[in-house]
Amino acid sequence: MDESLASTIREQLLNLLYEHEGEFISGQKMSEMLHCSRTAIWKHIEELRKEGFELEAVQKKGYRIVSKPDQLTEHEIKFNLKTKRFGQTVHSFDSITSTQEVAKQLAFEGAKEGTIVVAEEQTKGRGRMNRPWDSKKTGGIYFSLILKPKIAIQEAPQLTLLSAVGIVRGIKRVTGLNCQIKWPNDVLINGKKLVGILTELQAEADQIHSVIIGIGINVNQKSFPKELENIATSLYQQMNKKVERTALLQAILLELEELYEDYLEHGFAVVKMLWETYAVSIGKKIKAHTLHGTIEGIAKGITDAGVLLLEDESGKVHQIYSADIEIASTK
Ligand code: BTX
Repeated sequence: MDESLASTIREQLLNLLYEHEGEFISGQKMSEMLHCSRTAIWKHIEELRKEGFELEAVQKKGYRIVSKPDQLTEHEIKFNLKTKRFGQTVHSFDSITSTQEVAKQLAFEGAKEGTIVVAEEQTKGRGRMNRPWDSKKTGGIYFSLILKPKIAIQEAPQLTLLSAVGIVRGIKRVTGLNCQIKWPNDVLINGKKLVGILTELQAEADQIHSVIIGIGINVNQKSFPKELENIATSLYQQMNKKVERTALLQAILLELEELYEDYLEHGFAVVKMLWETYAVSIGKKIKAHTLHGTIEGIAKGITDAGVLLLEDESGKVHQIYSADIEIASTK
């Protein structure tokens, strides 16, 4: 059977099982409603079991959903997803080198805007400047979102800031936790890194072909490798309880989509204002470690292009396009 048709039937089957959560639904009824044979239904049930769904079967009664996996599969992500486009096409993997690589390839091949690539584990997850991103199968969310905005290349960094805002709002919605943003791409909680964002561009001449937003979120990790212990944290570590990753991913996709639509229609103003309310570094003494050296001063804010303004001791204001920020003091 055509894989996309099979996948649609599995999705409908899952919807049916969820609609009847707690009750049994007979194989006969399912086959009638989905217009396929009972053998086909049985095969789809087996496929869902492989994905980690616990489905109880009782003779003469039928099937009933007992539990769903905390796996970021296509069905789980798309079930009850409230977005119009973001996450409505999902490529999910158990293990992959980097979701960025697959997303880039898909974008190149014409993937729709809003397509996501998600993995349980990345063997070569990376951050900026090819730094490694710890992406083991320990309960994180690793995904890449394909965007195709009609904006100027120099405006693309705004999308990193937009993403950070969407993530902070999604986390707040699901967990109630308040995160902070450290320019440009860190989402922190209690001073430790909870999320990393990597924005990569594919452009021809001066036109953007696609923007791939790579997002790594520490969700249910109970611990981190030694070298990250002091700088990384997870939602589990903050709350002492597990967070349902699907619900979190869905909330973040919805926030991102709403912000993105507003951004395309009305520009950067709303994102900028929201970003400033979550930003931890503005008004503080910081050190910006750039490729050309370190500049120290007070972070004054961001420009309309998303560039950081840093005033040094002599009063000169530097425009920082890319750097690692160290917050030097709390004042
Ligand atoms: P970054 O360059 O700002 O941060 C990378 C630095 O963060 C590393 O050098 C390390 O010190 C620290 N780090 C590594 N892993 C973790 C972690 N799990 N939690 C907290 N700190 C960590 C940040 O880059 C951008 C990361 C994007 C990751 C996503 S995952 C999906 C997509 N695929 C992919 O390969 N990258 C993106």
